[in-house]
Amino acid sequence: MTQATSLALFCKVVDNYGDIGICWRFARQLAQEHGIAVTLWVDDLHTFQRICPAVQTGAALQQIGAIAVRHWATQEGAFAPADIADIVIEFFGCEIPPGYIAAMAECEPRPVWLNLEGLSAEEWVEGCHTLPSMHPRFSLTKHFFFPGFTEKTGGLLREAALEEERRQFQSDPAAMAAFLGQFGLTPQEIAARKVTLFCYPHAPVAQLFKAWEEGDEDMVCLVPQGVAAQAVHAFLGEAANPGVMRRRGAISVRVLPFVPQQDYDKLLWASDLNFVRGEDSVVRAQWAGKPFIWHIYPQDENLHHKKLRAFLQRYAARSASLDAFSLYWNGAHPQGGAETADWAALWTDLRADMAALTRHSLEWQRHLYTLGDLTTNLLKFSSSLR
Ligand code: TRH
Repeated sequence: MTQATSLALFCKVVDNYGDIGICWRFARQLAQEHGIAVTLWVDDLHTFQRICPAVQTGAALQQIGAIAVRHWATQEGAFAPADIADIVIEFFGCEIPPGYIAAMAECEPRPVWLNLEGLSAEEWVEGCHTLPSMHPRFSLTKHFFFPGFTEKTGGLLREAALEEERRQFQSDPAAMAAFLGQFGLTPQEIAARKVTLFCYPHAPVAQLFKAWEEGDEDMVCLVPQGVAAQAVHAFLGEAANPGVMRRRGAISVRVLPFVPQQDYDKLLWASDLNFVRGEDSVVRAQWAGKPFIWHIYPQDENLHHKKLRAFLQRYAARSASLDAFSLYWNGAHPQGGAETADWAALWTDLRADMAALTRHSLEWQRHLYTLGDLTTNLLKFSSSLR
């Protein structure tokens, strides 16, 4: 087995933060825990800067920690075999530059070429994980690598120190209070039930706010700037800038800045319930060991509803309230359920299950641990190909 030392990761930002969020997390882990020389090629440095403030948006090439970051748009052209990394990864099937592929075909030995795919709990993923695909012109083979929730997939991204960091943070109320205090939360807010809200604009946020407002429990909802902007603006009665807070009835809604990626974990760890979305935050919510509600990335023909149901089945919380809440939150409903959601009732039921759901989230974590982590699994698979 030859130990790979260099890796090129190609990331196209389709929309939102998930593409670069996942690639950046993955790149950091490859470099920090496996000593790999990573070059991250990314086409949108502005989006990258939102989750990593150190990014210089005008730089064609920059070093961030141990990682070389190349602005994809300005670096294309001809490549020589010497430019090619030992492992080449295209994220979500983004097409890497033709000149790069041509140079890959001239390398001896050929680099390992992987397509790192999107996350789904559906069964077909197991059948496609690690499948090869021959290049039509060059003698090159690309393999598909799927994250997932079973041992027949690549598992999920998880840093080696994550569990210990979370445990330390969650067992230190002063550290949690100091962390939340920097966003302006008062001691009363810190003591209340804390919910983070990260979702797409079409989530029924206004209806949920109303249910919380009319509820009998002191709650605080923490919303990163830019999330559910219309509903949050309407609730606040003013622009949703960081630091703005408004209390109505039993609920306080507080706008936070969009925090760097590592701080987002702390936010999830410090809260009692997390609303997450897309692909990366939903995984982080699973590592937080707290109940979560997933707003899944919408797809044509409601394909995402199928994906959500597959996840809920695998997650197997045996909680009708979690399933119903999650389905209605995503515009679907349980079999035989009413078309329209009763948010007050859904919330009451979910709240009653909260302790059991917290216990379940820890059991689920134990299952996920048995799968190893995606980065180590991917490197093992790469070694098997060399
Ligand atoms: O931003 P997203 O909706 O990204 C989506 C999904 O990945 C989707 O599957 C994909 O197809 C689409 O992009 C193109 O949600 P996601 O995946 O949770 O990514 C958000 C990232 O932003 C994640 O890495 C966490 C990070 N984040 C912060 O760093 N700070 C914050 O304050 C918040 C709210 C998020």
